[in-house]
Amino acid sequence: MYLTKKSRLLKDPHDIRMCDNSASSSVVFVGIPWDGAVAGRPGARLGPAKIRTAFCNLPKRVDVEDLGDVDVVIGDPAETWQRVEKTFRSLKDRQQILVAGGDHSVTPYVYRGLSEGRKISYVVLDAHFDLRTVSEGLTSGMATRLVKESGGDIPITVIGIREWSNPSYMFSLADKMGIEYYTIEQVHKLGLEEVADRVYQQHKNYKAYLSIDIDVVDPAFAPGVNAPSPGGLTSREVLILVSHLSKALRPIAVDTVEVSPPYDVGDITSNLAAVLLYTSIWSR
Ligand SMILES: [Mn+2]
Repeated sequence: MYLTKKSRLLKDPHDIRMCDNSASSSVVFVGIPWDGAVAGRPGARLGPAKIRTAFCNLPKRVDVEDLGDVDVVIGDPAETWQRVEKTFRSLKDRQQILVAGGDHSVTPYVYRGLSEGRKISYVVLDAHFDLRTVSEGLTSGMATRLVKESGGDIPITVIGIREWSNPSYMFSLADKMGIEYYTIEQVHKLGLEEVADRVYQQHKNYKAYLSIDIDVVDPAFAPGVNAPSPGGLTSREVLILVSHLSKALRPIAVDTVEVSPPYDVGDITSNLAAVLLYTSIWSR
């Protein structure tokens, strides 16, 4: 008799949350529980469940349709990435797509699915360039390179680069590849609004994809990540930056990747990822 599948302890009928009364919507939420490309600290496969739980608990501002998770295949990256690409190709008509990763290797395949037949620019918040080519095995540190290879002549901007977390050859490689970047020092000097405005000027003629590698945030605020890098944004700063970028760019898709719940403390990293996705909904 006193059994419930929605075990919310707070009994306030006027407090409607994101996943209450879920309806079909042009804004959708998709999880990708995959960390098969991580060379460092695994666990991002558990990210979508945690991020979804936190997201669903936020106050309702707009209807978001939860489409569930991409059906990944453990141990088979090629099949998984193909499924990711096909899934997002079928979602091209949605107004805004919110993606909860997963390691960063899924982003290029989300991007490929969505950019079929059209040019989409790419903005990424990340401590790392992600321009690697490895001689053996896999890495989630190749996302920006793969987006560049499939996107062609599109603006690409990386925000939050740490000098101490990237091999020195990558700075010149980024220049050679025509990839614009802001180091964390430049972000600090210019200010968040100025950076967002400059990025807007670069991308304003395109539909944009916004990827948020949660390691752009300082490990003090986001410890649950694959590759933590000291000296990052505070949680407040990243929220301000994502708010500015989303309002200006109106991105067709936003992902939060690299959240690794086993390394998290009190779910603060997955909570931050959920609030970042929520903040990015420009139609709300
Ligand atoms: Mn990173």
